[in-house]
Amino acid sequence: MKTLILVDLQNDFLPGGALAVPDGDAVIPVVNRLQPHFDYVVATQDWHPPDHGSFASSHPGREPFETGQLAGRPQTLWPEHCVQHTDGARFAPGLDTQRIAQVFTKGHDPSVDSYSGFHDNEREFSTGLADWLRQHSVNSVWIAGLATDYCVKATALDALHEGFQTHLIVDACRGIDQPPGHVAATLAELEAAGVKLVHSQDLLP
Ligand code: VGL
Ligand code: ZN
Repeated sequence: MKTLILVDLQNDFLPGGALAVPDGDAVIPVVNRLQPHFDYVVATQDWHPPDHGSFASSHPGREPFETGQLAGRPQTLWPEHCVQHTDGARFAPGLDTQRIAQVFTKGHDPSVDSYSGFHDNEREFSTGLADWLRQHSVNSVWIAGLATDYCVKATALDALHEGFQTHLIVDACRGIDQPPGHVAATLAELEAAGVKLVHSQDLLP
């Protein structure tokens, strides 16, 4: 069974949002066209409490995009984003959500960030995504969404480690790309790790 995993297609990651990914809205029509070609579609949502430790605002004197610390490790400090139940955390209005079989939220625990759709950055808490995929006899996953160099990357690497054949749909993803070249380096790293890089036209008839 083939599953499309939609990563963090939420308002705060779109142009105008709190942590806007450049051109992030361009992926919405692409993923809408792709959805009917999969057995299942699932989605992840970044879902933080208002005092999340990844927010620069939780670290007095620190600014967004500086490197700080969380759980004793270096952590990029982000603008406040995807706060639970706010407009910024909702799915992009243009996203077709009717086929989404299950949503997996992440980033609840204020003391650890959670880029991957599978588990937190400390690998302590699982979202249930791997179990869900196994229960539905899924052996291959295709990943699309935001942001290529953070949550898409972490989700793809975890999918590989969990034993799924893992594809990343390049034109259905966008990244933060700071510094410029970060997305290209991320794609090269993912390909070297075993993620298959594909384009939406390879999947559409
Ligand atoms: C993300 C930074 C912080 C992402 C989420 O969805 O890539 N990036 N939280
Ligand atoms: Zn986040």
